[in-house]
This record gives sequence, structure tokens and C-alpha cells, in this order.
Amino acid sequence: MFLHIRRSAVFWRTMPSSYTRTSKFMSLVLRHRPEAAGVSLDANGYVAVETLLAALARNGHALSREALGELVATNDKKRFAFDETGTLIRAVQGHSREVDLGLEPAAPPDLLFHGTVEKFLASIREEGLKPRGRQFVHLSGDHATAVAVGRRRGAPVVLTIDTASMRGEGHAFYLAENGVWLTEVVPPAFISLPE
Ligand code: HQG
Repeated sequence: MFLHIRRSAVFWRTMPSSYTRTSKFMSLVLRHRPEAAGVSLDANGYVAVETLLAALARNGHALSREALGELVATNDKKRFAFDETGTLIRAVQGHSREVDLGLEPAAPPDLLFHGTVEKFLASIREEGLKPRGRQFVHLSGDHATAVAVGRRRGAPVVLTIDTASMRGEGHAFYLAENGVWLTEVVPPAFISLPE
């Protein structure tokens, strides 16, 4: 019993970092550069699970189908999802590749948040939020998440987006499977900067 508990403790200390490493590689492959792992995405962003597992193994990320399931289920931002048959897998948002996630326009809360940093503000004031390298602008439903998104790049600055007015002017919003809100662009008129 004692030995079993000790082994579990080691398991839990070591697995998350190896999953994090693999998750980062999967983000690269499933969002941006599938060719880096010798695979291609279908029109909906999926790759066969068997193909991905083989590609991961070739690139120093060997893991079992069961471990992949655990990585997907425990991923901090729920970045990946299987299709309903469990034989295909994709990233649920964040793509720079043109993929059709099959999302229907959805009604967001009247305000959403976007975490960024000071150095981008002049340009954002001028031209609004653009997807830059990605397919969509990413917005958060809560302030705390936007703070965390901004902090990836430095001292976070959180912008508030008037989604109610945007929808009134015909802008569509999509809710990714992991709760991230997506839209094509946010013109400056709908952005409030903090004081
Ligand atoms: C900025 C992470 C100048 C924008 C996160 C952002 C998120 C402008 C950067 C997800 C601009 C783009 C996405 C303009 C936008 N002028 N700068 N006109 N418009 N920007 O990484 O939203 O861990 O593509 O403010 O948690 O930071 O990868 O987008 O700083 O959910 O799963 O240009 O990625 O999730 O950066 O992050 P990004 P993001 P993962």
C-alpha cells in the first residue's frame, strides 16, 4: 500500500510536465504547422488519432492512446477534443491554419474581455483588434482569464469589448468548445481601455 502511494506521488510529480511538453507540441501541430510532424489536417482541423500518436512518437513524445485521452481531459485550457467516434482529434481554437471548426454564431455576454500588453495599445486604438497570426481574435468571458492571457506577454492590460453593440452592427461571435470566444475583428469603437 505504502509503495503504491509512493509510486502515485512520483507519477503525479512527473506526468504534468511531460504532458505540458507534449501539449505544446500538439498545439504547434494541430493549430499551426502539421507538416512539422509530417501530418495534415482535414478541412475541419482533425487528424486521425492513430496518425497523431505515430507522429508524436516520431518526434519524441511517445504516449499511449489512454495517456492521450488523459492529456486531453486534464489539459488546463481544454485545448484539444476528440470527435464523437474518438478516432479523430483536433485543437478547439487558436489556429493559424484555415480550418472550419463548424461553429455556429452564438450570443456572448454583453461584455467580453481581451488581455494584451501596453506596447500594443497605440496600434489597437488605431485599428482595433485583429487576429494577427491566428484565424480569429480571442476573447475571454471573464476578467481574470483575460489577465492571464495578457500576462503571457508582460504586465497585463485588459480591454473591455462591447459585444452587444458589435452584434447590433452584424458582427458574429463563436464559442469554442473550451469556452474561448472568437470573432473576426473588433473595431476600435467597441473597445474600452482601462483608465
Ligand atoms: C495583439 C492562448 C497590435 C493581441 C491564450 C495579442 C488565448 C494587436 C496579440 C489564445 C492588434 C496576438 C490567444 C493590433 C491584436 N495591433 N497588437 N491591431 N490586435 N493585437 O497569441 O489573444 O495557451 O494571437 O492583443 O490564452 O494573446 O495558446 O492572441 O496580444 O486564449 O491555448 O496581438 O492563446 O491560449 O496574440 O491569445 P495571440 P491572444 P493557448
